[in-house]
Amino acid sequence: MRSVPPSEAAYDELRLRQWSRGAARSAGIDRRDLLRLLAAASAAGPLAGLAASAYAAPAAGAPSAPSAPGIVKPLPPEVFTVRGTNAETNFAALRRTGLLTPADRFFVRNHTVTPRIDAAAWRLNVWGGGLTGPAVEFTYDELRALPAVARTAFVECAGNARSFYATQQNQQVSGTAWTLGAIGTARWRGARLSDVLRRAGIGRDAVDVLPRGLDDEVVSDGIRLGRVRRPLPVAKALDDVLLAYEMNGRPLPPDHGHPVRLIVPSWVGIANIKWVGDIEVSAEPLVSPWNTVLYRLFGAGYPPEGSAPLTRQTLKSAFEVAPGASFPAGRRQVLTGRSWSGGAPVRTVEVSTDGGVRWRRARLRDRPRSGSWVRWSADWVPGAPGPAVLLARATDRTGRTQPEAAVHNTQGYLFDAVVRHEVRVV
Ligand SMILES: Nc1nc2c(c(=O)[nH]1)N[C@H]1C(S)=C(S)[C@@H](COP(=O)(O)O)O[C@H]1N2
Ligand SMILES: [Mo]
Repeated sequence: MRSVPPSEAAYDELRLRQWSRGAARSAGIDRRDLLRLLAAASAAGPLAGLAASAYAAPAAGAPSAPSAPGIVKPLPPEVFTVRGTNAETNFAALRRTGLLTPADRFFVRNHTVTPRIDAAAWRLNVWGGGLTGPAVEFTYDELRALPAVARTAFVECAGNARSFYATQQNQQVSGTAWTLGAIGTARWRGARLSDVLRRAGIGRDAVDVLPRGLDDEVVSDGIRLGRVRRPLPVAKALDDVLLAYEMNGRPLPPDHGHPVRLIVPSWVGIANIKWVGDIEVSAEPLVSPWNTVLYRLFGAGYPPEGSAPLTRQTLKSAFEVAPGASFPAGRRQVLTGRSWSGGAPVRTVEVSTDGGVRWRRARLRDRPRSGSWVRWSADWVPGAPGPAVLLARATDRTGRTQPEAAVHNTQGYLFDAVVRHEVRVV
């Protein structure tokens, strides 16, 4: 038996303590720079792009599709809301899609720009002191020749729904002002990361693996963070992580990591490194900006040095209805939506159409599974004309229910509260 940490939470607490003592190695960034960023992370900054309203609908007759610098695929405004270098999926655009999100509707989160990588020239270099021998390289064909596994999994940004800290709770947070559409679910196919690590000769003393993207280096507040990378504990890396080369039965599109990305089921989006080029296997604990100053919780409810690094996503629900949509009074509607959880699978979903006074069960359209979402529907006969508020609230198999308010953190991660969806009866 290899000695792996007993649980994800225990692992993260240990790693965090090691880092604050200076016992974890800072991979590719100066330790003082990280400490400077840490000071900034514990204060809330401005919410990017929350100009007038998180609900700003595209103007009627908008002249041309907005574009995000560096995203390759088209971003029709009825499908996407562009936010800086990112594109959020409008939830209403999922109404007629199935369980799987088509690649042309899947949100994009890019720290910089989508690189164009030729699969034939691509190599995956696995290296580091946690291997029993020298570095090992895999070509695209070699990766495809390994046993293939397929898995349905969502990828969701840890900051999904962040804007509701501001609009619903009147709290300041920093980062991209996502509403609920920084999530998509796809069928991913690829090699097991564990097969690749074993073939590369992972040793018994390996503790962390650090996959790194081939996209440009990230610069934040004048500090070079280096290329996108986040340490993954060996226990998770050897569990259910994929090196995916297919999304919904086709080769990965450029924006989603072509030719190969990580899929880390149920974990924060940042763990799912796109355009992976190398993986360090380390016998010492590793840190990078993405598990120290970023993707941890800072704020009044957390210790001064922040929470443990984030692992699993939280519980959320969304209507497949445009914000501010109108419904004719007295005519029966079928409201549809989706709920998901990074923890235990969803057990029930309740819907309210009167702002939370009365609740009723929604009909689940899929068998709830961990790491995926479940579609649901509920009938509604809108009453008198005027504003109305739709609410959806999920409960998971452990009995955990979405709360009325989310606990604030400065970077607005893991919003889990029930979202007030304003519509109009006409
Ligand atoms: N190399 C690399 N991997 C990355 C990112 C990135 O900018 N570069 N963004 C991460 C973040 S924050 C998220 S939420 C997901 C988004 O995946 P998607 O763009 O395929 O939806 O990719 C992750 N992997
Ligand atoms: Mo993300």
